[in-house]
Amino acid sequence: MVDATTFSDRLPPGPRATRLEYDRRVSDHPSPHLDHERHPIGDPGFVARCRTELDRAGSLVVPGFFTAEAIARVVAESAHREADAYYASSTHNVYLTDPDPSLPDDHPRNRQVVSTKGLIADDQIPADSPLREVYANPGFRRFLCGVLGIDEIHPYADALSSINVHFAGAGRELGWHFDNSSFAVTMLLRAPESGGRFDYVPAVRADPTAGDAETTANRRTDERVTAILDGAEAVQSLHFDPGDLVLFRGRNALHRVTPTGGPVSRMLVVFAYNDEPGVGLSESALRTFYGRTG
Ligand SMILES: O=C(O)CCC(=O)C(=O)O
Repeated sequence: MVDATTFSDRLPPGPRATRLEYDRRVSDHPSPHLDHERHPIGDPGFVARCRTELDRAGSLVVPGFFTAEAIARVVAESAHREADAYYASSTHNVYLTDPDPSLPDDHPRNRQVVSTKGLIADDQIPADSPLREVYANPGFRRFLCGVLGIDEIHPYADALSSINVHFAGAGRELGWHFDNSSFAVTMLLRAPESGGRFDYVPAVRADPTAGDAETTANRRTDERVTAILDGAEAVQSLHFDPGDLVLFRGRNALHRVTPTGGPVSRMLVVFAYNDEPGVGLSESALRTFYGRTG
């Protein structure tokens, strides 16, 4: 976890850090929904500490990043939408790809895991939601660029993917998988009474661009996936509370959310971005994840 007081006060060396020019201009347009006193997102030292932690651990939790008022508003505006949530087909492999009939059933590209959580898509988020203000806020985006070590950050070009709210009622879960996007930005809105634990193993997939090719890197990834699915490799769990900002490298880290217990559904928002403009999900991916294309 990162707090304003815990790490050294310097940006990591390198041309990117210099180019991004983190300065106090960010605070000219502060989001009213973020706790700027606790987390000075325009302060180069704070950005550097967050980046160091993400690079070290493969994940970052910034506690109490969003104000309690913002969380309460978003829960109030979203909770009653659970009945409108879309529940995608419930089994998939960890790569979120089609099965490969040329490989045995127990190959990691064919082993199926279960995902039963539901979601509402970007076009179901109210226009005046705090989630929209935070998602678009330039200071927040600049902060994310600095922490992730990227120069640009852009919304998805399709109408559904940018802001999603996930729901997991009793017994619902999200099975082990790698994300298609390189990084994930999430915030828990409401914790369940039990379960709903985020487990992950950082840096399992060394070369996500290699596709399905039979490379040494892919074979090594398949071996580790098998070990994790069999419970033979240790996994880490990340604890976070409502309002904490969570970042992880979802394309490289294998991750899951365990089944929720009790009458209170787990609610979480995913802020999805790209590091280049104009990128949207394909029609077939939209159908898979949302059951519709717009
Ligand atoms: O629910 C969470 O904590 C993580 C969500 C996630 O892993 C995903 O959307 O890929």
